[in-house]
Amino acid sequence: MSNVVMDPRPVARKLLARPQQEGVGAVVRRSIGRFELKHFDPFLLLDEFSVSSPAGFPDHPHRGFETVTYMLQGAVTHEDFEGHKGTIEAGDLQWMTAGRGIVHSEMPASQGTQKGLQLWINLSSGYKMIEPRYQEMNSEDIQEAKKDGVKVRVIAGEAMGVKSPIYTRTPTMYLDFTLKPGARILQHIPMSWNAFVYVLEGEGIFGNSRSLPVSAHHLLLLGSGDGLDAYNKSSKSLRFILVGGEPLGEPVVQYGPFVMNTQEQIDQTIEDYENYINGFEKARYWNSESTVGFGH
Ligand code: FJE
Ligand code: FE
Repeated sequence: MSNVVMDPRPVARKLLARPQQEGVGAVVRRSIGRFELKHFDPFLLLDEFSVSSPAGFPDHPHRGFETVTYMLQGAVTHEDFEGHKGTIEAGDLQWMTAGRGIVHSEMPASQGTQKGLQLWINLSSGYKMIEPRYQEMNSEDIQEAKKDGVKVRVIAGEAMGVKSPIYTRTPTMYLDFTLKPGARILQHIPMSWNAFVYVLEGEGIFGNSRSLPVSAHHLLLLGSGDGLDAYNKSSKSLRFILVGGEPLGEPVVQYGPFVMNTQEQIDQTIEDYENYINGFEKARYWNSESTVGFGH
């Protein structure tokens, strides 16, 4: 039975994500993608971001991976060089396969502080140059399951009998769990996958039941086993995400927002971007509306 957890994964590594400046005036707590943890195959970056107008992430490119934006508070307006535009609000999801190339802006859509998570998932060599694609879900369309003090929102993959319609080019699970005081979950994770927990609110016991509680803004890399054991021993609600993915096992060469397999491919990408070719054609005469008047 694939849903049974026989051998819960231990916590192999714990990291606190401290705030740092990114984009223009934005603050991110970066866990994956920082110096101590460049990548966690197939994941390239995990940022818990916080942006208030006029800060944001003005026009910038991506190639070779997917960006997954999940809003926690407020709203972000995105706009790309093909005219694809929209606003992602609290609880909404944007799963963007950049493939051969996207140039876009991601800017606050309202007053106050906009908060969310952005995860970068690598694409395997055969998919790095595919056509860009978006999968977007409004909060009310993201299915939830509730049982015994546990609530799960299924962003990608399957949990507690609920399955997400999101297509993951790199096999991935992405679950948003909320546990009431005293609640516990056992969640299956495929044995060969890499998986992590990122704590959003409250405190939880992960893996070994004798381990110390872990609080918000901590990333936990899980060791080997067939699932996660999480327990809320505290008197407050616990919220965390559990993300897992099949490792690609390929060389990763990264230059900022371009992630390829070799230095030659990165050099080619910079050339493509600078010359508006091989997927970057539409960047030639484009500036996002949000950047016009932003001071650029
Ligand atoms: C980027 C620096 C950046 N984390 N979280 C360099 F900030 C970015 C970037 C983001 C980003 C955007 C949102 Cl909406 C949320 C983020 C980094 O846009 F792509 C590069 N290369
Ligand atoms: Fe981006």
